[in-house]
Amino acid sequence: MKKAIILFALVALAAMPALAREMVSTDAVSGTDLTLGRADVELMYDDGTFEGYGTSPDWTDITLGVFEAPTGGPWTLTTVRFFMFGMADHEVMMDDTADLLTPPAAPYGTGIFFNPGTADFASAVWVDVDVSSLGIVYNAGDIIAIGTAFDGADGIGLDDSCAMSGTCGVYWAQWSGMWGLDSDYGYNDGLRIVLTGPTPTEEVTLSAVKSLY
Ligand SMILES: [Ca+2]
Repeated sequence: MKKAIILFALVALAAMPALAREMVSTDAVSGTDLTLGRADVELMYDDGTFEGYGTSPDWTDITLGVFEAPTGGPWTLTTVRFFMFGMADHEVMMDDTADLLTPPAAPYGTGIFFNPGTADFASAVWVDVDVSSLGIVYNAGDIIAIGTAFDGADGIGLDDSCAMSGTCGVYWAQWSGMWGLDSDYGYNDGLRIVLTGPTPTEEVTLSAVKSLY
């Protein structure tokens, strides 16, 4: 019975129309990095320059970056950064992914919206979305899957450092109803997160301040 199911699946696959997932090549566009406080850590896979971009439906309908909380913490998820263009509201989405390489199961909206506010890739910028109101705290090793859906009049920057240098991140993209890793196509997406760690203890009494000198 199992063989019959596999055979049917193969036939169904062969019968699918020839589709090609396509990104758009451009000259490199550089992003400006966030200036972080000492208690913040920015998790990123891209190298800050984007050699192309992906749109819906040719490249993605939903993209989620997946990150692992570093040692230390506990960490509060404070910001999601998208290198995007588009003029409509987009909702930050998350998924309860169990590990880095498990495809998203059921992405859900967080109720937090952002609007890139730029019409095309040439004017795309980093859009920093404050998600601290979610109040999500992670411990070292926890997995964070976060991203957004695309409407066809928008797009996300694609960095080719994965193909060029092998520095590949974990970005899942839903294309033609299926989940695939962008690293399989040689790209990292313009999607980062910022975690805020424990606030360093400040010495506030006079004697404690004096003892510092
Ligand atoms: Ca690059």
